[in-house]
Amino acid sequence: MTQRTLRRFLTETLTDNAELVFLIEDIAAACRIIADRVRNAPFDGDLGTTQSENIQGELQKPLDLIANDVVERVCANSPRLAALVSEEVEDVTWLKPPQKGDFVLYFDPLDGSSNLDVNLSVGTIFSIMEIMQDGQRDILRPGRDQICAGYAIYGPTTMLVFSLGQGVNGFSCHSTTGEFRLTHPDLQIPETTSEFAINTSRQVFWDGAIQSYVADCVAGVSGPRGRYFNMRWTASMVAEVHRILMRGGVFLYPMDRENEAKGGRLRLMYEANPMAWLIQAAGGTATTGQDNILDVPPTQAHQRVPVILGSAQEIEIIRDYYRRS
Ligand code: FBP
Repeated sequence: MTQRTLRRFLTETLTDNAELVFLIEDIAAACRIIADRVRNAPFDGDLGTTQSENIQGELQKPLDLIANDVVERVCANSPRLAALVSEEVEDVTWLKPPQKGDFVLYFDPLDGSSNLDVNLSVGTIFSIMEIMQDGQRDILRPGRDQICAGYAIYGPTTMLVFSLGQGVNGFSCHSTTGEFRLTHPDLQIPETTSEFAINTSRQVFWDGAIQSYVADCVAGVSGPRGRYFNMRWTASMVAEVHRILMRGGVFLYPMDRENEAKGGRLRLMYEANPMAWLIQAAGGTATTGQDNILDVPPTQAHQRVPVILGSAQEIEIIRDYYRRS
């Protein structure tokens, strides 16, 4: 059977929300352009680092800024898009006076950009919420209020993976025609796993719960888990979440002694919320260690949060380590 195009999927699924179809199509168009810029970066002189810092105090890569401009420029075309909240821009960008039913787009234009110079997978993460009342300029709403969230991954194949709340679907971009087609329908995360992803160079900062969890995993068959675990770390959340959606696993960027003062490492509105929403729609779980990420009340646009997500049973086991510690 022919794989459905993104447009056909969207028009058949969102029968009463043409404006959301337009916005998701614009996001897909932006991601196609970003994929091209990433692929051609060595020819265009777009690798390396700029001298400018973003609001997080991180040095920006040329492609961080290019990807941000592409999303802004392409999505500003969407008739109901009222505001943009980007990792790379300190203030909210208001495009129009907000009206009930307009959209706010939260995004990380190029996640995992430390991987660019080594030619590994990076991606764009996005989340969409609705304005609840005319004139309301409140962009700080919990992840449960998202109406669509997902990411594009720029790997060997460019893919767009998103959820409208129920189910997660993956669309691959054909490199010749540029068409996105539904190649990975209804992704489901296996409940159990023997694979975890954590930056172990931070072990010196970990709290007791994470120390014990990782020690028990690496103890193998003779340890309390009674089996061998595999470990992965790509320093690109998009790539980690994509792997988990494909074959299960857990990803941990927990609160630790070093990042505690900032509230964690990853950003709530455009990294943790969209990925938590996707993981849950595919049958997995996403927690801060204590609470469901989707219930975390945001207090600022660039807020950070601890993130632990993936296969449901394994996340429950990690939560037990926290309860016991
Ligand atoms: P950027 O959005 O600035 O690229 O940072 C996010 C991120 O790259 C995640 O994708 C990844 O999980 C994490 O930072 C990697 O952190 P570390 O540098 O500790 O490996």
